[in-house]
Amino acid sequence: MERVTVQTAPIDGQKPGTSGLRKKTRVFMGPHYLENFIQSIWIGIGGVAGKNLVLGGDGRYFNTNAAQVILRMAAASGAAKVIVGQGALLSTPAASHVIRQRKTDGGIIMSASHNPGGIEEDFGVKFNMPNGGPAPEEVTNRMLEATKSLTSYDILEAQDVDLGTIGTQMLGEMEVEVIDPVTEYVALMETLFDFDKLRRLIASGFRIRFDAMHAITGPYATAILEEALGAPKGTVVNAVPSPDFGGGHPDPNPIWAHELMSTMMAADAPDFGAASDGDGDRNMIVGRGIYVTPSDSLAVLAANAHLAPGYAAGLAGVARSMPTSRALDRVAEARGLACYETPTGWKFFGNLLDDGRITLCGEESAGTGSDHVREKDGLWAVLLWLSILAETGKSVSDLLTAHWAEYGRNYYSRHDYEAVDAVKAEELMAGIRSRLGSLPGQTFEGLTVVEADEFSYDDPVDGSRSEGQGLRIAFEGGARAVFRLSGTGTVGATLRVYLEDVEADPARQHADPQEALATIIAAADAIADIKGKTGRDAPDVRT
Ligand code: G16
Repeated sequence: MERVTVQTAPIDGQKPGTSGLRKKTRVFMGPHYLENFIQSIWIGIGGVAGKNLVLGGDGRYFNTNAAQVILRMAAASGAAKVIVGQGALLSTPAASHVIRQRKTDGGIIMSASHNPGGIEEDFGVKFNMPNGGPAPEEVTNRMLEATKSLTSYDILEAQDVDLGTIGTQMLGEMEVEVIDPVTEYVALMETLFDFDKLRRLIASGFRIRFDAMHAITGPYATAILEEALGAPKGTVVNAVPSPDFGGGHPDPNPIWAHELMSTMMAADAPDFGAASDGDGDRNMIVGRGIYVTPSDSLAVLAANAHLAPGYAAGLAGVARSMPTSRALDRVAEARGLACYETPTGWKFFGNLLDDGRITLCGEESAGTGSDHVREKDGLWAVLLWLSILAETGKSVSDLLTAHWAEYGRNYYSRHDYEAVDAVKAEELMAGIRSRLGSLPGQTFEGLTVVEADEFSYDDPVDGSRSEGQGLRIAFEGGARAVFRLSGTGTVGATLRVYLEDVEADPARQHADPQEALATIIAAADAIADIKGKTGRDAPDVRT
């Protein structure tokens, strides 16, 4: 086995986004592309010599080839050991857990999350730190700088490692340990939830449908729901991960998980439905006849987490990303909990979790999690929901209705305009930004603006500052519109418009969110001139 140094040159556009570097698969497969970025990761983390890492991915196209390259590069740069999920598979939360559990120096996760997979679709790579969480901006900035001046990378010339067999082998002088990707994660869930109680719930006839969307949570959900908790075979559907996610879009929302939605809206629907995404960190919760928005799910979990053994002592505090609805804030206020507002991106929760300031956190983009790992966790959210339903004996619909009656309902929707011309999207944002000072006092569609600003975040733990994190427009009466450009898309720009209004009167808490928000939607459009600036009549996705 020979260690070779390959000459290369910087490649443009290797800037990690909201969650690592995501590009078209063919781009990643291009000459030196993956290698350049991996070498830049090594530089960004201060070298890999002598370190122990974790490696796994969501099984999308190029997953195993990329894993072999990463292993050879880790060996060439002197890594001591890499722990790999069998078949190069690990869900994002499971990877976060293994990184922490084995006290490693971090890990590489190969995923483009909810983005579609396949040779014509998306691939991604991100680095997680020894705490199990995504690398913070300071580290990803160092990686970016490295991509700009790279002249060579090191790689071992060697045969492929056998990633199909559990056990330890050597690659040059580096140890490679192949582990079962599911076992350690299931053991962690057993420490947080009362599996006996969940078994009794299911044995009583409570019916579940879990849609793994042909992605990584298939094996995890089957092991937990069907094998450990005794749900009938077939409870987990689309359970076998496929490189292109069955040609679908592994994004758990009512649009992409429409199969599950129609099952749950039918007369004979199961009691509880859920779906997860490509890499297993997102979740969608649906009751019989009722969809739970991610923001509501976060608020319900915060209000009831103490019903599960892992959270019986109560929560230290909670956090949400800025565009997430303020339903969580209402629970926090009623319970006297600290509530933090962070920029979009799970990495911003890491310091708050590490510092013990928060126990639970989440985002409007279908992510909820707790201090058990440093990523959002789809199956964890499902198990916490099931624990709450088992303990209260309520249906999803009754639980939600009671929650709104107690705390008020935050009607919420996100409108996405996808693959917009990047220059036009920037112009739209710049147009609003330039008017932030003059908007307060102006009225749009009968709604008066009371505040308008651009969100920036001062991390209370390490003092770092993150600017330019979204434009916020607050209206009289508590309504709000937020404008942001996505940091995870791979084509053009995705404009996200987040819309929210609060309804305290239980008699008016059961409207369709698009109707309840119609005036705010119109006001947001009037402020941003979305049609004029982008040429788009309507959003591509409404969540
Ligand atoms: C990632 C981040 C999330 C973020 C989401 C959407 O999720 O981890 O924190 O909310 O992207 O980001 P954006 O609005 O910039 O597209 P995932 O599941 O894609 O890793």
